[in-house]
Amino acid sequence: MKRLTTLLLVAATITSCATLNKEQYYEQHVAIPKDATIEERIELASHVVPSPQQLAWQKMEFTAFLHFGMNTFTDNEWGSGNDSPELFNPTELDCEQWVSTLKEAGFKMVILTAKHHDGFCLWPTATTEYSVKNSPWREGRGDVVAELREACRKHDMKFGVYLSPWDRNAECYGDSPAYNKFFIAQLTELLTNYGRVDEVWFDGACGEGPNGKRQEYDWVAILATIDRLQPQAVTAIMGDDVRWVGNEGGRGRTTEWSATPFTPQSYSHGRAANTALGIEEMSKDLGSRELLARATDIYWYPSEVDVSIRPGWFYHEWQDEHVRSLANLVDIYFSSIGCNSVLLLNIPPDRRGLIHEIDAQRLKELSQYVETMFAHNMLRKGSRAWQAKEGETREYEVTKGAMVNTILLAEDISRGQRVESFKVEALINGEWHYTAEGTTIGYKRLVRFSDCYPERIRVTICQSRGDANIANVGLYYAKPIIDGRRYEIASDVDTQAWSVEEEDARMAIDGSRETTWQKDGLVPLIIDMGDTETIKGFYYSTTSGDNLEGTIFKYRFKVSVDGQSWTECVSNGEFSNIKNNPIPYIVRFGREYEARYIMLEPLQEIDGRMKTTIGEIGIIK
Ligand code: FUL
Repeated sequence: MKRLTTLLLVAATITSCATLNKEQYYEQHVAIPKDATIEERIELASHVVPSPQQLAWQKMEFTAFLHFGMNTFTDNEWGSGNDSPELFNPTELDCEQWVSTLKEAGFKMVILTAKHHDGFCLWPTATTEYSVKNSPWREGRGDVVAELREACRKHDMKFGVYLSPWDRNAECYGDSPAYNKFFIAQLTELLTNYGRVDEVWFDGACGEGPNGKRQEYDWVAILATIDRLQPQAVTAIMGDDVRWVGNEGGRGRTTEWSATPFTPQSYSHGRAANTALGIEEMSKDLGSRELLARATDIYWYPSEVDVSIRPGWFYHEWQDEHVRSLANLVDIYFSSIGCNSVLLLNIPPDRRGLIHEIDAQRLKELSQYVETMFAHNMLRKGSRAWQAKEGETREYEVTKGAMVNTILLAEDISRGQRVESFKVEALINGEWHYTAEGTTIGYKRLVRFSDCYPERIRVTICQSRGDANIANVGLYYAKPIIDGRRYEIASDVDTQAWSVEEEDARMAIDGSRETTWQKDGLVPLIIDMGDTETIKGFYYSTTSGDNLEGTIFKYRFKVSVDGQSWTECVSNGEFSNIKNNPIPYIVRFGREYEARYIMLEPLQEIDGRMKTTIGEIGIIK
C-alpha cells in the first residue's frame, strides 16, 4: 500500500528469470515524463506492478460483503439518521453462522458495514450515542464488530470494515475539520481494538451536512491513519489500492486494465486529473494505448466488483423471492473473477441476525458449481510458465475425450499486466478451429465457448506490451444452467383497467420495465385506477437499460379519491442509491390510504437533469 505521503516513485529492480535481463518495475505508480513517446509509455505501463498488499488481495478472488445495521430493521436502503436505536434488535444474531456459511462457500474475507450512511455504529463507540450501546440488543452491551472479528479468528477468515464517510446522524457532518476528527476517531477505534484488518472500504456517497455545507474529507489524514495502524490493509473505492468497477450490477469489463491512468479519487488532484483525461469510474476504457498516449501517470489500481445477492444491499423480507439465481451468480463469477477483478458479493443478514436460508442455499450451489467446474483441468502442463513474445503460440495437449467449454488464462501480475489480445484455437478431428478470443488477461481471465472435444488447444498472444508472462492456462467444463427467471415486480392491482392521460404513459404500466415513459422536464404521472383501492405502498422502476437519464431520485407520492384533492403519502421521499443500483424500488407507507388516483411527482433526477423516466409503476396492497 502506498499512500499520498509516500507516493514517490518506488522502483524495484528484479531479475526476470527467463531473460536474465534486469527490468525496472514500479510499485503501484509511475509518473510519465511529458515528452515520452508512445513506445516509452507502453513500456512504463507494462512495468507497473501491485504492492504486496494488492497482490495478496487479488489472490483472494472471492470476498463477502455484509450489509447489516439500522436499515435491516427499518426496511430502508439509506437510513435518515433519525431512527431510534431502540429499533436495532436482532433476535438470534450469530456471527459464527455468518462466517461458517461464508467459509464453506469459499469466501476468503468478510467486510462488515460497521457504519452505513445513517451513522448508526455496530460497535459501542465513544464518538457518538448513535450505536448498539443504546439499543435493546444484548441490553446495550453487544458489539457486532467484536463478535464478527472473533468468528473470523475462529474460522481463519480475513476481516474488513466498511465505514461510511457520509453520516446522516453526526451533527458535525459538513463542519469539515470537526467531522474529519470525528471520523478519524471512529476509524482509529476500529483499527485498534479489533486485531488485524485486511480491507477498509469507503464508499463514494456524500451529502450535505445539517449546516448545508458539503463535507470536505481529509483523505490524506484518513489514509495515513490506516497506514499507521493497519499497514497491511488495502483501502477500497475512496482509497488508493482498490478501484470500484463502476456499477453495482456485477458487470466487469472484458477489457480490464489494472495498470491504469485513472487517478484514485481520494487524491486531491484525482478528480481534476480524471476529468482532464475524460474518464470516470464507469468509463469503458481505462487503459488503452490511446489513453496512455494522453496520460500523465499510471497506477496499479485493480478493480473490485461489488454486487448484492439480492436486489438491495440490506435485507428486506420481500426480496426473499428475488435472491439471485445460480445462473445469474455464475454469470457474475465469470464477469468479475473471470474478468481480472475481485468479486465482493453482498449477503445481507436478516432481522434475526442470520444469513437467510435461501441465500445460504444459493451460496452452497454456487460453491459446488465452481468446485465442480475447476475440479479437473483438462489440459496438460498449463501451469508451466510461458514468456510469450507478441504473436507467439503455444500448443497444449487435452485429456482424451474431454468435453470442454471454458478457458482460463492468467498472467504473472507481479511482473505487470501486458496482454492486449489473445486467441484460442482447438484441434478437432485433425483440423484447427477458431474457438475463443479476448483482450486483456491480467490476474485471471475466463472465456466460455461452445462445448467441444478437442485433441489439442493452441493459444496465441496476438498483441502484448512487451513479453507477456503467462502463469497459467486451464481448460474446463462449465455445466450449462437453465434459468428463465427475470426480475420484474407485478402490481398488486391489475393495471389493465388503469387509465392515463397520454397514450405513451401506458409504457409505465404495461408490466415491463423494458418499455419506458420518458418526458422532458420533471413531469408528474397521474394514474386513474378506475376503482378506489386501499393501498399500502407503491413501486417504481426506471428503465432496465444502461441509459439512466430521467431516473427519479427524490419524489412525492400522492393519492386522491376524486382526482381533485390530493394527500401526500408518508415516505422518505427518495429512491436511495438508485443511481448506482437501478433496481425496482418498493416503498411501503407503514399505513393504508384510500386511492382511486395516484400521482408520482419527481422532484429531482439522479443527476439533476430535467427529464423523467418511468419504466414501471405499480401498487402494493
Ligand atoms: C454505495 C452505498 O450507497 C450503498 O448503500 C452500498 O453500501 C454500496 C456498497 O455502496 O455507495
